[in-house]
Amino acid sequence: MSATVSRFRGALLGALLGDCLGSVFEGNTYVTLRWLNDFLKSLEKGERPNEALSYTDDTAMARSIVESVLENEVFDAEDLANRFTAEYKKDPDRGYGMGVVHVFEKLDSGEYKNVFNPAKEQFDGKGSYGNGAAMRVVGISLAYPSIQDIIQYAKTSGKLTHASSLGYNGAILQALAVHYALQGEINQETFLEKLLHHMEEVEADEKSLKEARELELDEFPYCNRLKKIKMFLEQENVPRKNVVNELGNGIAALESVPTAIYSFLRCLNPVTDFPSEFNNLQSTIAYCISLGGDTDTIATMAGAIAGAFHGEEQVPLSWKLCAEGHKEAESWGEQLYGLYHKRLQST
Ligand code: F2R
Ligand code: MG
Ligand code: MG
Ligand code: MG
Repeated sequence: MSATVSRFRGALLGALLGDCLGSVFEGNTYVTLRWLNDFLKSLEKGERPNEALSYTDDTAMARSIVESVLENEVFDAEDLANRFTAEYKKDPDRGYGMGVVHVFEKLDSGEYKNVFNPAKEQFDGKGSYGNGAAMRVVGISLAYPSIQDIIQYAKTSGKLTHASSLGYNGAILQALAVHYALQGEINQETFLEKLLHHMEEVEADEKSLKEARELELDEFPYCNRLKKIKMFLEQENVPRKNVVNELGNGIAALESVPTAIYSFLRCLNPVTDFPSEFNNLQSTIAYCISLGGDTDTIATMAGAIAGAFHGEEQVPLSWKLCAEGHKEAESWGEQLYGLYHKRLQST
């Protein structure tokens, strides 16, 4: 089994569920297992009305990317910028980042001919290193089978709001993780090796090296976190507090994309804290939430990877029905499957 339609639908549903379930806990430093398990039990008992859990900015922006790549034959940055802005204006209360709303305001003002310029002005010209470019990127991995295209369009779509290399490199890493998950049949070690191989090149450019130094980070920050993930996976049992301390659970891309990747890989093995009937996708989303912090965003990124790997068979009906917009996720998954394979055949 490789890039099956189940995996495309699974990726979008996994991302949606991570956001909808995770947003209930977003911003809580500690999420107790009792609180989390009681909440998950309430979903399984069908105690919540259909679509009762709203999606947030993570999904709102992911939807704009999916719609843009489905409607445009070639990747169109202006179209995507317009969709982000229109979506924000239509529904500004989806919990957007504090900084990114200024990008939408500037794009909407009509004063910027170049759609990438508002993002360059963020944070005194340093650009945002938030996880917003990574949280929404799943549609790029589902629309483009080629690694080169994925890297290019994850970066370009990211730079519309996140001009810091820490922001858009996080989007590249997340997009590559979904890509390799979609191919299936890969073990933890090979998965990490492939990501590391690409990120060593991605992070070697002058801007990435310079910005890592300016933020007082070691050079190749994403590669360093991938190596840390490998070390964690070699250990029998890594306490959650070590995961949070060393990989992070914050709003910065560097503090959350590697955590999402670790969570996916960790949950290929059983997690004893959760009900024994939980499958890998359920455990992945629950595990991300149990880390606290930016729960919706870490869970949406890990949910996209896990959904791409395990397929929609692991999406529980009771969870899915609670999530706003699940029908579109299914339908777009199917359409992206068609687009991906059309591109694959024409290469
Ligand atoms: N905004 C939130 N959560 C907080 C409130 C949600 C609450 N439920 C509510 O509804 O009120 N979540 C969403 O934001 C994150 C994605 O953010 P994004 O798109 O990256 O935005 P932004 O503003 O560019 O960056 C986020 C923050 O990171 C810090 N930051 C970024 N770059 C910086 C820099 N160069 N220097 C200093 N700080 C920088 C700032 O604090 C930004 O505001 C997701 O969690 C999504 O769910
Ligand atoms: Mg959010
Ligand atoms: Mg167009
Ligand atoms: Mg968030």
